[in-house]
Amino acid sequence: MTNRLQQIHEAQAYIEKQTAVRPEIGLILGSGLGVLADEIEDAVKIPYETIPHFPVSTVEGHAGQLVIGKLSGKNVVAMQGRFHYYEGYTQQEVVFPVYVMKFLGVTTLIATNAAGGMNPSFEPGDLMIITDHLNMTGDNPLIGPNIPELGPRFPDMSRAYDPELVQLAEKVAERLDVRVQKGVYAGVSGPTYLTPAELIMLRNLGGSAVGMSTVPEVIAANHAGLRVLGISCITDMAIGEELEPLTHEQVVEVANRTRPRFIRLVKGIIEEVTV
Ligand code: R1P
Repeated sequence: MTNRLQQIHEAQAYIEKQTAVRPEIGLILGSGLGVLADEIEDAVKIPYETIPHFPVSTVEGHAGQLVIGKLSGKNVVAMQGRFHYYEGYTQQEVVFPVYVMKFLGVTTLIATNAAGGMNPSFEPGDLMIITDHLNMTGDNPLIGPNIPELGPRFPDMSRAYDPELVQLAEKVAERLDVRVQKGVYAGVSGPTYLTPAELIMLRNLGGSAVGMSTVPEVIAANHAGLRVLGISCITDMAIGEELEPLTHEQVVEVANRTRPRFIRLVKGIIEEVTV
């Protein structure tokens, strides 16, 4: 067994010792969106620093623990806090938990994030169902020797964001009367926010929202054969021609404000999704 595969299995074994719950749905909670994990019933909380080979969260608004339990009647594992490339982790390290989730039994991943809205019809506080992404990070978590037990050498990305899950999310949003947008997530490395020229470029390339996460995780999830749903919380407008200065505090504050709608939508989706 390769060292990396062994590490993934060691993390899996440690987590399985902490709880009898075998999760089918994985959640990655973005900046300011970690509160969703507080809704998990009979929750077992496992700090990242106790899990063998797990990275640790260094960004404000990312608590740094796995929360395992029941949400809307389904077994879930939530990452309350994620890892970002700009924290200094390699993309391979960033996606380590995705593979651990796969071996825990997860078949569906819901990746969430805070993102800047590049589509002028968006508003801060909007929720966007991700239909596709642009990998603008200049890297890829799958570079290096492929481990066949994790997935194929050349993973297909034609349905990186499962079209059925997109449809389901839209249907649930309509039923719950939660306004949602749809669009393409442009993933950059960060940690700088973008310049006006960069934002104009990304919009011209087809991006609807921009952020510094999600893309590596979604690549790994597709590699691992998981179905993916992505949801962005639009925390600010990232329109090159009329860009205002931005701080991470603002991002987290707006994400916090969307809390009730975000929680309702995700819980509604989990209730209806077939695993
Ligand atoms: C910037 O404010 C941070 O918020 C977003 C960006 O990617 C960046 O990390 O965080 P998440 O993508 O983790 O939600």
